Amino acid sequence: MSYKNLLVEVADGIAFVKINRPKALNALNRETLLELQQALKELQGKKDAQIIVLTGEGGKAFVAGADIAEMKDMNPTEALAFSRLGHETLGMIENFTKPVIAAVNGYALGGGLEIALSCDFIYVSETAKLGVPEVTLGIFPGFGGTQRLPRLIGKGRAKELIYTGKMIDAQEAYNQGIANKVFPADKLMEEVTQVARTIAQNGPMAVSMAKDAVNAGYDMGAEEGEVIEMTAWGNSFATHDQKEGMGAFLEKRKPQFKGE
Ligand code: DAK
Repeated sequence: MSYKNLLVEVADGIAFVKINRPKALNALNRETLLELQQALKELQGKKDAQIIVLTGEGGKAFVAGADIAEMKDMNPTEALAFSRLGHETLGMIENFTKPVIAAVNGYALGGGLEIALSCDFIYVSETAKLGVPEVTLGIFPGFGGTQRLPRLIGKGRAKELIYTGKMIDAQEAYNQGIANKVFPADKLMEEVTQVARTIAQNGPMAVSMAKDAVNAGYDMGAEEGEVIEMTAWGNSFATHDQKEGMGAFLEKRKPQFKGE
């Protein structure tokens, strides 16, 4: 898998996808979003990649936003197409059948924070700076930021970040519930890899079904969500992995999951 604006590497069940435009602080242009879609399609069928870690190349940025240079002169039709492309890409990440962890290793601004928010969860380096500064450019978060951020941290906190456009540091991102954990910059990838490895060793079907159940039930009432869970849970007994996981426990051996 080779791309102009991405680096994709698969090792130990983990696909590391790095956005690779460090000279533009990994800003998201159309080409990069299309490549991300392509990479996800290719990783979908790869059994040796059970989990994705999304990060940015270079020491400075995860993603500093949508590409301002590319957006500046867009007409409304082009802006709408760009918006569709962004929503589609982030939706693909959010609903991808395998988990996607954001390893935020520097600036995650605007579309950069929004892409991180579409991942299953976010780990940040101590040097990370996060924010949605779109209003300072005369626009507002348009890749789902007005929807995912309030759902994650609450309406008031999200509105404060969106209206002020101010950047917050890693510790504040953790305090607000945007980041699950903060790591020293030189330890971020090691720590994320450890967690990803743990997840990759678990039953892939089970992890995927759990992701779907959490996502599908999140915006529903508890009772409807429980129906989703019960149905999926019942269906998990149709998988090889369920028989293997329980069989292995009873036989006191390590399970050999197949993701089937
Ligand atoms: N786009 C394009 N280039 C960018 C960029 C960006 N978002 N961010 C940085 N760069 C480029 C800079 O222009 C500079 O390029 P050269 O001048 O070297 O050619 C290079 O990266 C290094 O940046 P700086 O020289 O500015 O580096 P500093 O360390 O001084 O500052 C910074 C770092 C991250 C504080 C600063 O670069 C910055 O403020 N960047 C912009 C951050 C920002 O405003 N991000 C939000 C972008 S707007 C939409 C939906 C969503 C969106 C758009 C549309 N639709 C619904 C249609 C999302 C919008 C956004 O994300």
